[in-house]
Amino acid sequence: MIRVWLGDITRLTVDAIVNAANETLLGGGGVDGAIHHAAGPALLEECRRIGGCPTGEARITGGYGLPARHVIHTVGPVWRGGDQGEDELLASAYRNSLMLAREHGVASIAFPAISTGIYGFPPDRAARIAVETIRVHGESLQVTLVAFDHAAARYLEEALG
Ligand code: AR6
Repeated sequence: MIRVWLGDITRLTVDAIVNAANETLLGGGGVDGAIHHAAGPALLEECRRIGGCPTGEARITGGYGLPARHVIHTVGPVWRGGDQGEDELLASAYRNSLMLAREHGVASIAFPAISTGIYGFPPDRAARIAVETIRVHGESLQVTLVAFDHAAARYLEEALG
């Protein structure tokens, strides 16, 4: 089950929200900054103990001050023109997040549009990869795709068909 929701992911009451992090897991701008701001400093402390995450992989922490019980931190690829394995790395970020969710008994999960902000991935192409990967690897999970603006929502709706 996949739905599109327009708004701030930090406000969602789901079992897990996904963070579009960087390899250090030490915070940043965009959705990463918003999640750390809403969760509070204990989240950064737990992230520091993890010691980073390679692109395409995922790590799980508590949600602290967030309504969500968990944060799944994943690192999407930086867009470098599309011939540097970006599609597969983005699919991998979604797939590994879904696998981790299932391992931790997560029933409902919300994703931001990973890589489509600071990392520059074309949002229409990213939306298609997100939907395809969730359709294959997200069975039995309730998935919310979070759009932060109307254009992002439209790409996601189009990808859902
Ligand atoms: N809720 C939902 N979506 C959001 C929110 C929010 N509060 N804030 C931004 N977005 P980005 P990336 C959307 O740049 O491209 C960080 O510095 C945003 O509009 O957050 O994967 C990390 O530390 C866009 O559609 O992530 C990394 O260094 C989407 O979230 C780097 O940015 C992703 O944009 C990761 O870049």
